[in-house]
Amino acid sequence: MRCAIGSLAVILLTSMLSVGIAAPSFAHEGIEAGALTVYKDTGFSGGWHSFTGSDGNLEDNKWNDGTGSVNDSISSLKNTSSHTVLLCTGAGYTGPFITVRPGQAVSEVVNDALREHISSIKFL
Ligand SMILES: [Ca+2]
Repeated sequence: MRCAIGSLAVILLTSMLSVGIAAPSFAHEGIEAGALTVYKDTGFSGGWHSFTGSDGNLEDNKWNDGTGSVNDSISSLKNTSSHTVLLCTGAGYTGPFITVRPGQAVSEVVNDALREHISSIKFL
């Protein structure tokens, strides 16, 4: 049991470190493994940002190309994580939401009430 807990701690530490360093350039084409990657434009284009866990407020999350906040500007997304993810229109996981299964990609968030209105992301 002690070994299992130690391994989990290493995995968590690795995840935290990966958030702190700049994404390698190849991650723009390929998607960061084990993450929810969101895009500013449809068809997985424009600025992008990857999440590896829940985030209750996207105001402070910025697009990789310096075009501002991810909040209320997501148009497409890919889920390469092993988790089902909820993308909610309100901060704090509130309001109408989209459910994205593991491995699912959405090239265009077509619902006008949701497109460019996502404000929080919940990993289940
Ligand atoms: Ca945030």
